[in-house]
Amino acid sequence: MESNGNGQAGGKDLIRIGSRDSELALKQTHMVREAMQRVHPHLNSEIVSMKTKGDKIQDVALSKIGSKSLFTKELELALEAQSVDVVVHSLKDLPTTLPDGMVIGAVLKREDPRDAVIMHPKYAECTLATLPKDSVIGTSSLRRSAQLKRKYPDLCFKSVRGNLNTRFRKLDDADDYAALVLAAAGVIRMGWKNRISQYLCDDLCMYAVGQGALAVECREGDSAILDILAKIADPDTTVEAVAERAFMRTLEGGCSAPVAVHTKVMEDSLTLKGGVWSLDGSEELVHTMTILTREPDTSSDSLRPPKKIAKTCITFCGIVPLPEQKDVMTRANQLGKSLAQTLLDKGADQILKAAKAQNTVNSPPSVSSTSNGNIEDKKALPVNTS
Ligand code: DPM
Repeated sequence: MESNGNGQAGGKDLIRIGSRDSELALKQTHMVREAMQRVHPHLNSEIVSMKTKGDKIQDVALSKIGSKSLFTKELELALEAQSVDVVVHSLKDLPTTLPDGMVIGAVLKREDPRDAVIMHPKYAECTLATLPKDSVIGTSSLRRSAQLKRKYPDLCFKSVRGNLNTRFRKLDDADDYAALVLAAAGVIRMGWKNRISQYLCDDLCMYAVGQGALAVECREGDSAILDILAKIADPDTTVEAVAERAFMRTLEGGCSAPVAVHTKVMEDSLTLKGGVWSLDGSEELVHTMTILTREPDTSSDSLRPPKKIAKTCITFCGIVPLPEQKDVMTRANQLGKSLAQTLLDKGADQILKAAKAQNTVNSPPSVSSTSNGNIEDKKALPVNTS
C-alpha cells in the first residue's frame, strides 16, 4: 500500500489508538474503535495500551496526588510524539484545559451519568438510607463523600483506590466496606450492572463533570482524524460536555474539590444544575440555569454567538464543535460560565479554597496545565485564578 494511504479511511494507513491498560479503559477503547469502524468499515487500526501515573500510584487517594492530568499525561505525550493518532479517555478524567496542540475530536454518546451504590453481598437488600449506623462506604471522591456526608451523617467514608476489579475484590473479599459508590457507567461497561443496588438521584449526589462520556483526543491539525471523529460524536452529549466543562473551568475545580453537576438536554433547551460543597458537606451552594438552544435568544446579547470568531480551530474547553453546532456550543459554554459566576458571587470560591487547602496538607504541589491557545478557549480562561 502507498504510504499516503489513499485506500484507507481518512487517508491513513493505520490508525493507532492510545489507551490506558486497565480492563475498563480497554473496553472503552474497543467501543470507540467499533464506532470508528461503523463509519469507516475498512479502517485499519491498532490499540496501543500504556500505564499512566494514576494507574501506577495505587495507594494514595486521587485527590491527594494533586496532578490534574493523572490519567492522561502519558497518553498525550504519545500523541504529541506521533506514536499514536488518537487517545481514548473517560471525559471526566480529562482536564478542562488541554495541552497545546491537542483537542477533543469527539465526545461519544453518554452512558448513564449517575453515581451508583454497590453493596457488600451481606447488605444486598439495603440502600444507603437503611445501612446500619457507622457503616463504612468506600470512595476516594471528595465530591461523593461531601454530598453523601450531608445526607447521611451516620455513615463513615473511607478512601478506596485501584481499578474497578480491585475495588470489587476489596468490597467482596473482606469486611472493610459495607458499600462502594462508583460511576454507574464504569460498572455497566464492565458488565456488572446487576451489582448496582441503587442509583443516586441529583437530590442525593450530583455527578462529576463529564461523567459517563468517552472523549477522543487527537492532534489539533490532523484533519483526516478529525473528519472521522466528527462522524462518531454525539451532538447532545457534546453540548452537555461543553456546559459542564465551562462550569468547571470557571470554578477552577479539579478532582481536589467537591464540584458536581446535573444536566438535561431537551429539544429546545439545556438545563445545567451545578454545585460546590465543603469537604464535610456542611456547606452547600447549588444553582440551576436553563437556556434555549434552538431559537436565537434575543433577551440577552451575551448569549449570542460572537460573530468574529467563526474561523477554524475554535474549541470549547478543548472540544471541537460539529459544524452545525457552533451556535449551540457557544451558548452552552456561556451557560456553564454564567452558572459558575453565579456560584462564585455567592461565595463558592471561599468554599473551594478551604476545601483545597484542607485537602492539600501533606500532598505534593499541583501541576497546572497550559492553555491550548485558541481564540474561544482564551476567552474562557478561569475568572478566579488562584
Ligand atoms: C475522577 C474521579 C474519579 C475518577 C473523581 C470524582 C473517582 C475516584 C474514586 C475525576 N475520575 O468522580 O469525583 O472513586 O476514587 C473514573 C471512573 C470512571 C472514569 C470510575 C468511577 C468511569 C466512569 C466514566 C475515576 N474515571 O468514577 O467510578 O467514564 O465516567
